[in-house]
Amino acid sequence: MDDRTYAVDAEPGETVTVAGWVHEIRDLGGIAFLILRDTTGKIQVTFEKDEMDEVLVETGLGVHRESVVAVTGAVKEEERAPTGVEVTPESVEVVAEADPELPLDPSGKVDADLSTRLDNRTLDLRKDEVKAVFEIRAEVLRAVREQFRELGCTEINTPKIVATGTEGGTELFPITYFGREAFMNQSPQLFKQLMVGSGLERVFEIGPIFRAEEHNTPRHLNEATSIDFESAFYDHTEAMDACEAVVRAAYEGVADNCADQLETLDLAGEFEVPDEPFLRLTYEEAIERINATGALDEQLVWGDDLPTEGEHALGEEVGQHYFITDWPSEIKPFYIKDHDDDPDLSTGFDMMHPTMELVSGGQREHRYDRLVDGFEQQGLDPEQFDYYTKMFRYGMPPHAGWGLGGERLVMTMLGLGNVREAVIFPRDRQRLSP
Ligand code: AMO
Repeated sequence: MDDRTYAVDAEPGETVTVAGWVHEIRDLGGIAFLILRDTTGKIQVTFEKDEMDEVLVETGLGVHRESVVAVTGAVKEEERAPTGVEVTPESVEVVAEADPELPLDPSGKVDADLSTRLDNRTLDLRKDEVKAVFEIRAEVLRAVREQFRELGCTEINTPKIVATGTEGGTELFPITYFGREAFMNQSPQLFKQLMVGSGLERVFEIGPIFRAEEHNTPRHLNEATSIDFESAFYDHTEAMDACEAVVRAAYEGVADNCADQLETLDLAGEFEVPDEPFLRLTYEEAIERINATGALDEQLVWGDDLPTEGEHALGEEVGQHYFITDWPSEIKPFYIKDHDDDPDLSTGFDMMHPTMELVSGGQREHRYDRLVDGFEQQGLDPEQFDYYTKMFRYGMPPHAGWGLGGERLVMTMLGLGNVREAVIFPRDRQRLSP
């Protein structure tokens, strides 16, 4: 069906049919140009009014911007054309006419605010710099998948409708499931852990997580894409090594395969794959360094969560990706294992971009009795998690893993101002459609 030639492939000497959107019409009097845009780029269609059929000229130049047209004609070299070639039209078909009033201007000449852009994402994604973000996002996911395969992982898909939450009760979205209360899953945490005791041993999942976050911030979504990893016989340091490898692979994939997109985003000169190894700071060192910056009104003490301003001050000092390790056990979830020689200290870690947290992970508690105690300490009813805990009685190896926010990875990689720019159709407190 699609026997058209892409704009980028139109070679001088050929007669082709190009099809796409009317990017712009420039009428200079005797001569006029229709700039046609498809997914590969733009091509100039040149109308010499006195020498061409009147109906053809009227059809080609009378069409509204952003209409879909198919143009058949000979391609010839033309130095002054944006791509060095132009099409002399023999026929022009208006395939789908666009309204003259557009809710946003895909040529980018008129700025639109983020809300208008998200309401009209189809038109927004006609802009090169927006399209580039999603092409890069796709490359990130490709490169990450490939790296996971190199690490010996099997890709899994786990349920998104669940009976219980794992990452904090207030952030759950309840739904009705055949008359019973159920929830949208906050994390594949328990499912991926169950797989390390299966014959698969080392797994990854890339899928949606749902968080009923109260926060309406530039880095929180209510539906996000989590890149999850879990491996049998790994400790937290090996999990951190895998995390570094995956994040670096994402950057390398983009550096190797997205030169055009980086150019479009004006990042070509400055895009750098992060150096290895990432600095590993303990929580204690992190709070000392934050306190020393003087960025906070009150000094942090052991057991405090790190406030956003503190993370920023530390991130600015470190200036690259880094880990924060050895968190106080009390502020990490029940499934994180404590250090054997110090129960107040956990094996949990976060991986930070200088501007925000990207990853949480750790070694997991795989000893049945301690796991059940952990549920109780966190105010959760272990019986509700019986499907999970009982498998720890049938041979569950030591294991470790982490979860990486896909949108935050793309956002920080490209320096986007808002995480919503890395999601085609974001879900936030105000936005449930499109
Ligand atoms: P955590 O809750 O820290 O850990 O989530 C892991 C990473 O997912 C991303 N993320 C979000 N991104 C955008 N909007 C949100 N609302 C949001 N919530 C989380 C962040 C975060 O660092 N089960 C553990 C992971 C593990 O231990 O394996 C978990 O979910 O980048």
